[in-house]
Amino acid sequence: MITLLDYGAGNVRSVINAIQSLGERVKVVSDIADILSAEKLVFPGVGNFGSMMRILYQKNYVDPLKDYLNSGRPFFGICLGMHALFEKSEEAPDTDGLAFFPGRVKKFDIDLSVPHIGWNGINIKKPSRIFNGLRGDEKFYFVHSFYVEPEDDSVILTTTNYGLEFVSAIQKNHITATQYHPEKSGATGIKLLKNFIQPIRKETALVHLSQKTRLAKRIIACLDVRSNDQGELVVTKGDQYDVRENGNVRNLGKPVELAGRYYKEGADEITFLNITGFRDFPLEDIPMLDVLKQTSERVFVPLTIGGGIQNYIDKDGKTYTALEVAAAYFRSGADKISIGSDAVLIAEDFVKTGKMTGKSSIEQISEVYGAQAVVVSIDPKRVYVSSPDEVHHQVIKTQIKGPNGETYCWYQCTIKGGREGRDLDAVTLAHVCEKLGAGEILLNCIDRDGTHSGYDIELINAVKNAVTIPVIASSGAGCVEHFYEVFTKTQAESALAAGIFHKKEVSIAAVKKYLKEKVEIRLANND
Ligand code: 1PR
Repeated sequence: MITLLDYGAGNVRSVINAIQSLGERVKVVSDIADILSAEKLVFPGVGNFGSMMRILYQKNYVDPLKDYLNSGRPFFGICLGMHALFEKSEEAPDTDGLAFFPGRVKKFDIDLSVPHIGWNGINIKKPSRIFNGLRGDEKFYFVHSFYVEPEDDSVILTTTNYGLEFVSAIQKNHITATQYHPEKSGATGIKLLKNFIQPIRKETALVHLSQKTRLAKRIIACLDVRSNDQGELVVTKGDQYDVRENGNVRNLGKPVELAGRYYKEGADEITFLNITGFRDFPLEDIPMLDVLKQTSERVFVPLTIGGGIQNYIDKDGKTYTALEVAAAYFRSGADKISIGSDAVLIAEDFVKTGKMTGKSSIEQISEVYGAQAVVVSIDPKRVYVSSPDEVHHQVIKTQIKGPNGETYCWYQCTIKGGREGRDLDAVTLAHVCEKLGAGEILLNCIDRDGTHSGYDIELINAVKNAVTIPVIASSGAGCVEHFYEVFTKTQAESALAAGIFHKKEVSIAAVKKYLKEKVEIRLANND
């Protein structure tokens, strides 16, 4: 029996699913006695150090946790569950950690995108049972803006390179903690958890020192989901956002099945977009929540869900906050949520007033779950102009001339699935959303969506230059070369595609095979 500490923020569902996939039972801590009587304790943390520690203090879990750690029984901390073991964190300087290890948690101060999101390698510094059966050159899933700096070097189990060499796992006797998420690291991560849960006696002698680990570019499969006219939830796909063919919603398969297929093929992440979420209240959309629950039981890579994350008043006048909607998605197995229409309205307000209210969905969800859990999905369209002075927007000079030979354009933000254009450009939107606490940009492009004509490189460069957070390039992939092009002509960290994967025109494995040795990627199944 594994005892799991859930302090109420973030996706513990995926850790529970990963442990249960190994045939183990999980007991979630509901009071102090559960901590004290645990035989093996797993502490998955996501979100914000300050709010995590405040909850642990409020629930009076701090002293029992310290007692548990001092008792020498097995402990596995994940991400923030590792940070908690240290004295202080720059994320919340006034809040004390558990101080089991002397040292502190620092924020990345590097020239690369922060958060550090994606699959990176590890340098194994000392032998550990945790690595039984691994080669040592596999990649694991990271998502964080802070890293630990222990005072005692002997506890360092692995390091990883990202702008600098940071400590990515620690171990002392039976206390192990990783910055990476084993529950989101596919078959490799599951092996790591298995080694913790069902250790064999022999200590592996594996010590693997790479020259320098490298963050992989991610390949993401996107599933646009909605109900069709018969009321079934289906994966659909539009051409420039029009998902109807001969009047019917295109049906390209069942969401859970397709997600399972992409996981097996080596997708680094899976994104669900509930594309009618802006008009159908997501908390009443039980099938969508079920899709997430079922997917997270069998898919052990990060899951993002978007659609309808905004404040909502139901027919009885009851108000639901965007934070509540997001919480329901996280509880059902999402690792990140993605905000579309609401982000545009929030950014418009910000541009008007210049003020952060602390009340927007982006700020609130980021505060509770951490910036890395908040993706902003942008649905822009090109608008051509003859000269940059014609509009007050961020205009670019373009190689792709407009219908009247124009050589300038701006990217107009839209809401409600592209149905309504707004007086805001995509570059400004991305910049403002980063300021408000978004951790990643999902950059679609209505002009390219479903066209197989390649990513809009000019759009991606314009947005990427305006932010320091990672950008997911989306819309237009038609062949493997398009992925190479987007990774070599832009600094995008990830490339997302939908149509070519759903229609089996190109597989994820084929994309990775083509990119291998040209671009840093995680090989399918880590082999
Ligand atoms: O506004 O917060 O409710 O979120 C709604 C979400 O649903 C947004 O993220 C928006 O992008 C998405 N959405 C709404 N309507 C559509 C539609 O297609 N009618 N889908 C839609 C957006 C675009 C991509 C697509 C890529 C790759 N889909 O996600 O997967 O363009 O396609 P390709 O590789 O086939 O070219 P809110």
